[in-house]
Amino acid sequence: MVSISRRSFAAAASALPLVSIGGRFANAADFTYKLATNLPATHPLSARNAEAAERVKAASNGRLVITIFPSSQLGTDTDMLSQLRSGALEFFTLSPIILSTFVPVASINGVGFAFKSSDQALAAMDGELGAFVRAEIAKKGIVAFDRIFDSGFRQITSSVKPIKDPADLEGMKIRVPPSALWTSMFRDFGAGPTSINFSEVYSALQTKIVDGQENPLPIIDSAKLYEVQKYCSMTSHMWDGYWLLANQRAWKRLPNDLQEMMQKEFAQAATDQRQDIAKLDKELRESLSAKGLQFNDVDRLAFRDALAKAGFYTEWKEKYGDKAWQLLEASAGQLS
Ligand code: X2X
Repeated sequence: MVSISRRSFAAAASALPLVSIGGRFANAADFTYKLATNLPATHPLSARNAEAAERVKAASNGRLVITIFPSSQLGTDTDMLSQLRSGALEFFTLSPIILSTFVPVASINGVGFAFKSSDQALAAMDGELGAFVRAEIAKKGIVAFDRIFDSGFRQITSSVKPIKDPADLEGMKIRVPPSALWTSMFRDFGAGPTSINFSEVYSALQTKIVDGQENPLPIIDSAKLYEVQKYCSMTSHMWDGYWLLANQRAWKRLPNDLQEMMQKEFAQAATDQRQDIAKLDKELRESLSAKGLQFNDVDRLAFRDALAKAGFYTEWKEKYGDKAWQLLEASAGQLS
């Protein structure tokens, strides 16, 4: 066995350049930040964010290292939102509709049957409506990156029966994410909504705590919800996205050049991710059918009329206020 003295070991070590194993980076990271999400690593949101994190690491010569934590590894959405607020978590992608538990107006993109297409919804979020919401988020000490990610239109699945008409929702035990908009909308349909964080959804469906849930097809696919559901009804009742959010203090600690790098690379991630979702939207009905999910289409207007009769639009217009509602109607058309 070769013995080396402490001194000669230290001398040898100090002669080594400070490089990572790949030999690529000159320095240890100045900032090691976490980015968490509720979605599996295979969903385009996680995959594109992981690519952007790699690009930022390379462009910053390893000064900013962002580690992605998919699949609610750091806790439920409710937990992660409080970690983001305290600064324990630096970055978090969250549905605006869930963010409304902290920033009430944030859920406005989820008003039932408002948007007619993802393009229309994304244009609104890239335009004045999104700017209005981001300004409200900023008032609460959270930074929302400009370019929202696409989650898609939400569809209703069930283990019991297909939803063909609004009346089929009556009495349905359906899981909804934690947010007043979701509970209100499904109550107005006469359903029995239960708020459950996404990390618990698969098992809640498997153990029949609830009979159904609603999510966009790319999530039904990547989280394998088709394994525990039989029917998928194409209601497209809400358009949902993901804001990339930063804790404001953590964000301000980053020098300008690193902030700019992040803005650029994560805007690119959002652009790429939107294309992924558009492509999946076209393909998934077929591939999920092949996995055994039974699809049906619905008359969306019948569902919208049922909500209007229940007073849903009047109630939410009052909650959001005239300014926000006008911005929504300017993009989506008249609602109330
Ligand atoms: O919790 C859900 O259903 C999910 C994954 O779609 C959201 O984050 C709103």
